[in-house]
Amino acid sequence: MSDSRKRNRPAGFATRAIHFAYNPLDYHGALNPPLFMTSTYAFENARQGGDRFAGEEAGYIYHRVGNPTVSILEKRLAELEGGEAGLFTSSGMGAITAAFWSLLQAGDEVIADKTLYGCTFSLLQHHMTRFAIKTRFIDMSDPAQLEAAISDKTRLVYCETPANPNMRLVDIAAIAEITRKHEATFIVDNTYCTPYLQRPLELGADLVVHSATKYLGGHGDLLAGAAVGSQDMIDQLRFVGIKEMNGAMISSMDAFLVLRGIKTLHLRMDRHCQTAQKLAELLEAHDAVEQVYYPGLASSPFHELAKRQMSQFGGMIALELKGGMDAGRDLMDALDLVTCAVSLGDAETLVQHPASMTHSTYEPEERIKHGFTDGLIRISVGLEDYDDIADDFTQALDGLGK
Ligand code: 3LM
Repeated sequence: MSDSRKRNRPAGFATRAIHFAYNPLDYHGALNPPLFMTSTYAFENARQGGDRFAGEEAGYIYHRVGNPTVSILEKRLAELEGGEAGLFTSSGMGAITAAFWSLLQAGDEVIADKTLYGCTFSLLQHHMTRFAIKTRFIDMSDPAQLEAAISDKTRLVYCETPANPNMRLVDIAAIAEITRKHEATFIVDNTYCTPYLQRPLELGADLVVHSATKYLGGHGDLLAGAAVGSQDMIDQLRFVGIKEMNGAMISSMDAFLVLRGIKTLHLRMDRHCQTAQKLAELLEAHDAVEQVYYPGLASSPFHELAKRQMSQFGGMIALELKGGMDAGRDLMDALDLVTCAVSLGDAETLVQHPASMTHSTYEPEERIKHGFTDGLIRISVGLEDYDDIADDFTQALDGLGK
């Protein structure tokens, strides 16, 4: 991207997603950032190697701590999220564990929203406890609950918004204010929105994490994760969390593919959001449907908050059918174009059953307490023609109970 002094205003989101942090003329004119596939880097001499290890000279050492293709991607996402620095990992769980393992120690307490992606929930509920790190789950959509629960021991406050799978929202600015007063760190999982729809750092969060497997990659062909925050915090995640603890560095091939994915993020998200809005309205009007959870619907208790903190309402929908879980299973089996699969943010429309799939890490009795029923079905709205998606849901819903 050319020198910003030549322009009289900052470049827009799409332009930065396509160009930021890469100048083809630095790489033989290659229009696309080159894919550097190397595990290690030659030093000019022994002294240079030592200086790089000591942090006294900038430069690459070994893939687990940095790679030129990955660096371009990290700078680009940091720019789009409005953060100082970024980090990419081999999966979303790699980014989340890098954050927890580098920022927490025994005796610390985490306060988390009650609805989280199944493996994040399990990590906090079952595994961090083995290292004497306790998590309190609260309904963070009510900031007063954080005010009441937060204490000197609280080191981290954590949420997803919208939450996977039930589309509850958290007021990022309100939670950030309370967290800051108590000198804790506020982490927001921004997987469902991406920075195109929501920028938590601008609303006061300290760190954003992602499953880049989803919308950032966008094509269901890779696993990746990311974190964006201050340079200090990202250094801690990289040099402690990744380098010395989980080793979850992204492969350069996957970084190359995420760079390609991000170039069309704005187009894909616009389409996901447009189709999801129309589909949510169609589903809400169907006789077989008990409830649709989508923040773009006027019936959502989060509609006003969504209008404030998101630029559009996203591509994820959850719903419950009048026939409960059995009807949900029948619906998933009756769909033809729409595929039954976990993951989200792909070109293909996907449906899945959280209680038995993505969120089966919650005990049956925990599910209601954490905000979702056994009958809940989750839809990741894809990029196919709306009419074809709508026809498939209509035929499957019409056929229920026949
Ligand atoms: C899923 N989710 O289908 P990876 N944060 C959020 C997520 O949704 C996920 C992660 C982090 C799903 C994956 S379930 C076996 C498939 C909000 C993942 C973790 O490690 O890249 O999968 O990200 O909901």
